[in-house]
Amino acid sequence: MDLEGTPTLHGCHMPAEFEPHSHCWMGWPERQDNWRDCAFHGQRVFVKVAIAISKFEPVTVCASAAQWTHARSQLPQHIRVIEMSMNDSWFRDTGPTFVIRKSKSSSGNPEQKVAGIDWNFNSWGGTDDGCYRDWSLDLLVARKILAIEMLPRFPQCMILEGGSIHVDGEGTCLTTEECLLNKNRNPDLTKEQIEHELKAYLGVKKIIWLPRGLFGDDDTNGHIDNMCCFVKPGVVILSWTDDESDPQYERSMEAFSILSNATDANGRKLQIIKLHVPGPLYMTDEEAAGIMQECEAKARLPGTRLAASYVNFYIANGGIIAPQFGDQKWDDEAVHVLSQAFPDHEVVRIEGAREIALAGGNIHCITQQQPACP
Ligand code: KQY
Repeated sequence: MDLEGTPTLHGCHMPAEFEPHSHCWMGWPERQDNWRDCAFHGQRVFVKVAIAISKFEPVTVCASAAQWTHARSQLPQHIRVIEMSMNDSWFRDTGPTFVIRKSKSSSGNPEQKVAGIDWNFNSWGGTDDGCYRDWSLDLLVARKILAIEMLPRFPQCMILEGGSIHVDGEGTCLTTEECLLNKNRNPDLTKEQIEHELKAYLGVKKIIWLPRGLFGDDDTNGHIDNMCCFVKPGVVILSWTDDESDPQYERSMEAFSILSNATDANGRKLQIIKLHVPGPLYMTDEEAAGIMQECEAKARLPGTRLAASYVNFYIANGGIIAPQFGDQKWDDEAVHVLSQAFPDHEVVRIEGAREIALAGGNIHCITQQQPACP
């Protein structure tokens, strides 16, 4: 038993993202059937994100053999660039979920070590419902990162993406039913069995389930990381809209009601900070025309509403790496809200985050923090 009454398989727990990191891991986009104009714009935004994070913590960018020289030339020297194969560059979902493991040193003293969970992955829904048909290289990303770091690996056969969970580091996990209970992930597991696995592997004792994620987040079936996250234990930020005609309104209201009535693992009521969504934003004809529409990946159609949310930010050591969508009013409002929520962090605007949204995710989805050992 690790946390009160909770059997944890390995005596591990996942620290919250707002706890100290030793490192941040990112991939490098290149697939032309998801990133427009041969990933030119997407790569420029990845460079901005990597540089912004590197002001706060070390960053490693992993790029394929075909892209390594190019990635190296685009990134400053203090950012490590290593070769790694992948099907796409969403390290939040394909990278390991790092945990901290309590153990005993050879002298018998208690010590803490970092390890990684290697979840199963099916491209966000499998052959018929997922984003692309071959995810064999993505399946190896977590294992390779853990091998590079020489850290213990806990394989998990349950399908789960890192973007579908947020934890407060004190026993609470936030997730959505839309994603985790979707039949395209683990059709043979009940909600109770999924809860059991989350508790055992993440070292949490309470799961707060929101019914749905962000409207239009169809690639991921409503990942929590576009909808709601922890600022600190007892405080969450929720994607919001005041526009009752927007289908997002019902989703935000529904989530607000559940969060207002919830308590966390330590019995605390939650303070909810509302963060208004941009737009609505839609893929243009020109943007869709720049994507190679092939049958290997999901089609990207003009007029599709982008799953754009300011909640999909990254918390670095002392920095908030915040998406900006070119929507002046809501971009500024997001920076204001985030600055108030994180008074001890510098909020860094990443202009052009729309490019990541066009490919189905955002800043949080392309990053993976490795915790520092306390
Ligand atoms: O939201 C994320 N964690 C990743 C989005 C991936 C979308 C793939 N097209």
